[in-house]
Amino acid sequence: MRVIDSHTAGEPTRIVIEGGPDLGSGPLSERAARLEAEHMDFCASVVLEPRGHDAIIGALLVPPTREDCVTGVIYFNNLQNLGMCGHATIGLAVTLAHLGQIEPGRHKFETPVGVVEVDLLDANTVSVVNIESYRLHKDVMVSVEGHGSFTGDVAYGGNWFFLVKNSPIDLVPGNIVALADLTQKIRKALEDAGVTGTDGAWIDHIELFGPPADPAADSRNFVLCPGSAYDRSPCGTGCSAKLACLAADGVLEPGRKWIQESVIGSTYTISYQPGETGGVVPTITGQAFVTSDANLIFNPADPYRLGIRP
Ligand code: PYC
Repeated sequence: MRVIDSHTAGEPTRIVIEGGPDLGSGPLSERAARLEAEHMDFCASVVLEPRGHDAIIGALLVPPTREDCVTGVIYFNNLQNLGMCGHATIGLAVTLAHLGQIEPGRHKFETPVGVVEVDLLDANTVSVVNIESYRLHKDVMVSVEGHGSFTGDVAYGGNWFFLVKNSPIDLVPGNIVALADLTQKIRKALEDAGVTGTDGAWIDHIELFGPPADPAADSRNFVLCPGSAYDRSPCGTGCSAKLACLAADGVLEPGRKWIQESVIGSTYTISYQPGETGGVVPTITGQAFVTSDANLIFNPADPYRLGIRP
């Protein structure tokens, strides 16, 4: 199986170029559901140890249903598929450019939650125009045993997020273990309290905000992804959810740039335009770099060929 690895603002993506499962035809949302229901062994074996680790987001390229899209793509981690993934979309554009399959300029990719547009600005820099994002609930309070109560917004940016404005723990790399522990507890508290996204969707990403380290930036975040890994980048779909909240609060005007720092200090420049259904259409600009072009080997005699599961 041929894969190309990249990182976007520090967050890894592994794109399956050849050798992935055939998901048939039909809407990408149905093909993504099929990937999750029938091929999680494949997903885990591609991203987990001993070939990878749980922070890697995988991307399976599939034929698009729309002729104006360069490719269809289904993002996944070791546990599930993701509706959209901002950092991996930047990684995908840079990878397709590395393969000589796209030139600088505008291109469309089809994802399970809709079509996103990318602008390849140079070999490594990409702007992604995400699907319309929105805030569902403002100021939801949950209690976390041993940590007190947390108030946050529930918002959608291609995935579901709970966004807490003032992290009680400093957002620095030395605190990553404590931040991952706290955000997993907040996610569990939301589940226990029955707080969900639209149609009962699980809120699988938790985002804490605090002041940036660089005075040129506007904010810093820590993002817990589905499972227990954290996002090394500022999280494209998390930034989209953040923009929806900033717009709903009247804090950021359309077109105004916001610099979002991640917990490791990498940045995205983000902005939005008003959406057609009351939300925002986010633009996320960041940089990705290809790190390897490899063949994964699945030896039937290897007891860990399907990955080391948590
Ligand atoms: O960039 O949207 C994102 C993302 C989601 C999970 C990891 N990265």
